[in-house]
Amino acid sequence: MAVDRGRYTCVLDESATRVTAMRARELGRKSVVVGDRVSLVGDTSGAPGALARIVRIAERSSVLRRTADDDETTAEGRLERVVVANADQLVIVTALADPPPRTGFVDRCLVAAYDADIEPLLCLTKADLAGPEAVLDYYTELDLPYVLVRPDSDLGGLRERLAGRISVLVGHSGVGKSTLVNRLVPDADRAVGTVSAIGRGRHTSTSAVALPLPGATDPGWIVDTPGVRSFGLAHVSAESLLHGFPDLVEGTVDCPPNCEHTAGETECALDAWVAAGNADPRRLQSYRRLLASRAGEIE
Ligand SMILES: Nc1nc2c(ncn2[C@@H]2O[C@H](COP(=O)(O)OP(=O)(O)OP(=O)(O)O)[C@@H](O)[C@H]2O)c(=O)[nH]1
Ligand SMILES: [Mg+2]
Repeated sequence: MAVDRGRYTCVLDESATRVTAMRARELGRKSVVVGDRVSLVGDTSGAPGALARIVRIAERSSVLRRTADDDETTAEGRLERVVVANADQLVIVTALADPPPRTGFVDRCLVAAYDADIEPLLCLTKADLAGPEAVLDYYTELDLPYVLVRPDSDLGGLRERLAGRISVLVGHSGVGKSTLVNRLVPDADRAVGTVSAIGRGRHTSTSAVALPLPGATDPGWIVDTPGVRSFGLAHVSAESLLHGFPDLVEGTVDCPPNCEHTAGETECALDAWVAAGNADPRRLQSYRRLLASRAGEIE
């Protein structure tokens, strides 16, 4: 469920008992992340002060990764981080205002989701402050499922989409991830902050936490994560980037072999495809911005 300074909060399958554990030496350098299914030995009573040991990590059904930073020229920039294991759904949380939506960020998350084989869900918060039209218009050709959230909105539709699955919330700091988790899980008690200027790096939540949703028959799990400034994709191949843009895929069938689809490719078929009205030119722009940022150019 959570990792804090080498202490892992685990929950037992059979009894839902919460157990604190540490890594056993035999795990070697393998890291344990939120969402991992693990085997425990030792004191699994969950009593105060009891400490179990994690001796095995089960094979992961999915791995959500991001590169720490897009700067490929530094070691830190190339560092790949596993965000969450075994997630089924990536809930991309974007505020409609304060902070304003950035489709470039959503596009990156979509690439990460398709690359990890995790289903995306667009969650548009602060719908009391601005309408969703501009964002939805940008994604019309994508059949991207979405939910709108206002402070007083009914969360029934969202709960239905979360049922029976492990869903991870990702988004910039201040978009309302923890606010949403507190509404979905009344005893979650996640700290909620004021919206700080984007890019200042002030995050209210500082580590990922998985929480069981309330309800009778497998209501699912929700994972709150700290706000991220960007979603680094240096670990995704140029080939896989296109998977985040399913509305453009068909436009590449007439490309010459080994076409890189960059703006510099004079024979790339995407320009004509978009000019003919088959896809939104902003989507092609976004795709090419991602290609360029992976090549080390400034976004
Ligand atoms: N108007 C309005 N404000 C909201 C809504 N949802 C959240 N907020 C406010 O937005 C601010 C930030 O919310 P948080 O839930 O802390 O945001 P977060 O995404 O968890 O931020 P980090 O933990 O830093 O990543 C708080 O002041 C919330 O009260 C909403 O639907 N409408
Ligand atoms: Mg938070």
